[in-house]
This record gives sequence, structure tokens and C-alpha cells, in this order.
Amino acid sequence: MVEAHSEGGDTHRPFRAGFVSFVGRPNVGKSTLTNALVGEKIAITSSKPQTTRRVIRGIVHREDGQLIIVDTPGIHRPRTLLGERLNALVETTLGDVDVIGFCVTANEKLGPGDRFINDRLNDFPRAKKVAILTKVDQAGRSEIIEQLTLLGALRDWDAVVPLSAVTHEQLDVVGEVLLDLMPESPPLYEAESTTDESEDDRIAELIREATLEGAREELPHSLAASVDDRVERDPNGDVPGLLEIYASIYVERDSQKGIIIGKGGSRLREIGEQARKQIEQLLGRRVYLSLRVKVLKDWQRDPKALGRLGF
Ligand SMILES: Nc1nc2c(ncn2[C@@H]2O[C@H](COP(=O)(O)OP(=O)(O)OP(=O)(O)O)[C@@H](O)[C@H]2O)c(=O)[nH]1
Ligand SMILES: [Mg+2]
Repeated sequence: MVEAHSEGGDTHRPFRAGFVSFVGRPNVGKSTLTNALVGEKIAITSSKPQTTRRVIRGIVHREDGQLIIVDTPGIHRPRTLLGERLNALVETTLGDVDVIGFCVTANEKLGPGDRFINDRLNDFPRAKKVAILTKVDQAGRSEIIEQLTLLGALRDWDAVVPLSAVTHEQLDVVGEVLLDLMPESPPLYEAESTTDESEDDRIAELIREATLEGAREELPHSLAASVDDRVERDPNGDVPGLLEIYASIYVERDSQKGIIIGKGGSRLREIGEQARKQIEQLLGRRVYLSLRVKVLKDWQRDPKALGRLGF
């Protein structure tokens, strides 16, 4: 195991580039860490488990290298076809990366869910393995030490890094450590790009994020979103006018539709307002957002509906 460290002064380090995948239980902070390292909101995050549903690539550009972060859905015991597909997706992803960043949170004791995932990592002997202890701002010193001891006993890690993606404690260190483990390689992505997600996919995710906020019980899992259409309100104007975006929020049952719309449409208006602000920030221009709520019966268990939503 190498100690986490940062180097200075050496101006002749070879350029390195490669892929690191963050894996772990739902809600441990993989997407928050991805965003913090990239320095831009690439992946949506929420306090609800199973927020991420696709493999999302974020690119970190450094003077001496390029890190392509592959954020993945949290691995959990699947209860639906969607859950099964997401777990399978993570396994496929791990076969292609140079480094696996196994994320465990400092504020919950390492448990069977973490051990299950750690055991799966044996199937990827080629990848280097780094243990990342997340959310250290939420734990006391003794808890952190105990958790690091448990983590250290799991395997001979290439590195172990405790950090906080919220306070940015040790954020630079994890970047250095991961880059050091990458192969020597020219850049793999252009200097401007921070992700290869399409704009529509990012917009749909921001809408789902706004809808997740405040959703309770089973509702978060039942939500999906898609962009249906974009229309330039004033296509011939000198300055870009409003961009009209027409999007749908999907739920699984009629009763859920009512909850999302709220009394007199109040909840949906709030969701639209919040999502619009995020979308305007992403696109750097003013947006008119029109949201419709649709019922797609039990889509998480229906292969056809899953296909329609891109899973
Ligand atoms: N205090 C604190 N909270 C954090 C930190 N990292 C993430 N969180 C919070 O933890 C929650 C889950 O974060 P996510 O990044 O969505 O977790 P995830 O591992 O991507 O979750 P899934 O996509 O469901 O697998 C959110 O409420 C974050 O704000 C951290 O370093 N400190
Ligand atoms: Mg996530």
C-alpha cells in the first residue's frame, strides 16, 4: 500500500491518462466526488439511495495527465429488473477500467453490502484498486480510524484515501493518487470536454434531480424523465432568445402522478422552477421549461418500458 501523498517540484513527470471507476453502495457519495473532481456538475446527486442510473463519464484535466472518471450506479440487492440491469452494467464497466475506486462512507460502519462489493472486485484482477473513505466531515476521528482499519483488512489496496467531497478535504490528494496509477498515455479527450453525456440526457437528469428532492418512500425509484422536444422561440433573432424545452416526468402509478403535480399544480411548478434554474446554468441561456407527468405502469419491471427509457 502506498501512502496518500502529493508531489511537488518534479517537472518531468510523464503524461498519464486512463479510466477510474467509482463503485460502492448507493448513497456513499460517488457522484458528489465525481462532480468535485471534475469541477462541474456532471452527475446528479441526492440524499436518496439509487440516484445514479447510468454510467457517467467525467473528465478531469491536469497539467500532467487526464483522469476519466466513470461514475456508476450504487450496487444493491436488486428488487426490480431495473436494479438487475444496473448491477450488471456496473460489472461490465469494471472490466474496462485501469483503476477501481471502491467508495465506503465514514459515517456508517463497513457492512455486508460493502463486503459483497469488495468480493466482486476479485473478478477484475487487471485493475488497480484504491479504497476511498468518503464523508469524513460527517465522522469523528476514532470512527475514521476504525473504518480505515476495517478497509485496510479487506485487501492489499494500491492506496487508501480518506476524503470529503463536500469540504474538499484531500480532494487534490485523491486526484494525484489516481493519476499516479494511470498508464502513460497521450490525452484521451479534448481539453474542453468534461463529459460525453448528451445535453438532452443531462437536462433530463436535472429534471429528475429536482423531482427527487422531497419525494418520499418508493417514489424516488419510480421516477424517470426525458426531453421530448426543444424549440427556439426566436430562431432569427440577433441574440439567442428563449429556448423552449418540452420534457416528461414518468411515474409508475396514477397516485404518484397526483403527488408530483401537487395541489393545483403547486408541486410541479416548484419542480419546474428548480429544474429550469439548473438547466439555465448548464446551457448558459434563458429557458422556458414545460413539464408533463405521465404514467408508465410499473416501468421498472417492464422490459419494453425500460427499453423506451433507455435502459
Ligand atoms: N457531508 C457530506 N455529504 C456528502 C459527501 N459526499 C456526498 N454527500 C451526500 O451524500 C448523499 C449521496 O451522495 P451521492 O453523490 O448522490 O451518492 P452516490 O454514491 O452517487 O449514490 P447513488 O447514485 O445512489 O449510488 C448526498 O446527499 C450528498 O450531498 C461528503 O463528502 N460529505
Ligand atoms: Mg450517484
